Amino acid sequence: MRPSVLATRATFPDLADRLREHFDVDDNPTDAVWSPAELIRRLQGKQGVMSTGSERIDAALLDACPQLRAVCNVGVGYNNVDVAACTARGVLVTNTPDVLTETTADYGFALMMATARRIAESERFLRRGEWTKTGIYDMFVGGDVHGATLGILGMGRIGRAIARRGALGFGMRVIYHNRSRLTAEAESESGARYVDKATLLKEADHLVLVLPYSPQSHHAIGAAELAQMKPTATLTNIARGGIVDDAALAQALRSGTIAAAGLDVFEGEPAVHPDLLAVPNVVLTPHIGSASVQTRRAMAALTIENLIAALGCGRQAGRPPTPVNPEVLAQA
Ligand code: 8YV
Repeated sequence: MRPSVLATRATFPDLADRLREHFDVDDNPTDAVWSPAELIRRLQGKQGVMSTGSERIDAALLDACPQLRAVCNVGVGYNNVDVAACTARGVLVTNTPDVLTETTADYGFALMMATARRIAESERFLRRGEWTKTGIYDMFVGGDVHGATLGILGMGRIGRAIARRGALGFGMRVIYHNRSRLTAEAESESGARYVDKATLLKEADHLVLVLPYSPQSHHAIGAAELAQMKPTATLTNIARGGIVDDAALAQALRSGTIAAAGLDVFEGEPAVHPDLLAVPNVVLTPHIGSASVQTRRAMAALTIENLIAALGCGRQAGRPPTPVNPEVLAQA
């Protein structure tokens, strides 16, 4: 019997065909975000799920879907998945590292530049029809990116790719803080110098967040951290909502504690904190860091290869390319 898979988002037609070559597929043509109960209902009888960050895969769901064998997340981050609960039940979890690194780094850099140079704010001004005079010293005068100090919190693959852009492309001084320090070789390749978190906050002109979400990184940037930053500094978050305390950030933007912020991720997204919508000095985008055609295709294709290897029979079965909990494969 062919395995059944739930795809929680409709993917590119040719890739959906590849999925259908191997599985009976149920997908979500409307892209609606399902409630936990609806997700459990749709997962009944399915052996695999092609999930996104919007679906919470937890112990309660796994217990309600005991036939589930593989949770294949379209994304490098998998904080939406309770990996320990999956491992305990022999459910394989996979993600999509590497294929999105450069695209997400491009976006982090673009959002940081849009924030520093006040691009969104000035575009809103123009669209409102308010460009009736040209004050060259006070109209949307931002801060420079080239030659400034770039601070990076979280120095995984994407952090290192952003560091390279800053150091090599824009002549920036790059400092970073991370749970563990990079090797001397990786530091020199990224052009970045390790500092403690207090120094990072104090010295960064543009602080970019690229760390994974975990209970330890919850509100890693809150009122106390924002107060340590320069009043001219910008903050860019392309990592996960919840790493920044959004209410505290809105307050810091209102009161001039920092100059501006660029946010691609939010606590409780797709809902956005109303205070953030009300401040002008913030660029808000709907979690599109990896959203290039090439990269979203590569992410979907890698997820499908993970599913085929995890659930395929005979010659199709193999080692999934990017397992998060490979210990499950050893148990099988
Ligand atoms: C995805 C992401 O858009 O890879 C990640 O961790 O946040 C994004 O690339 C998201 O996971 C939706 O699947």
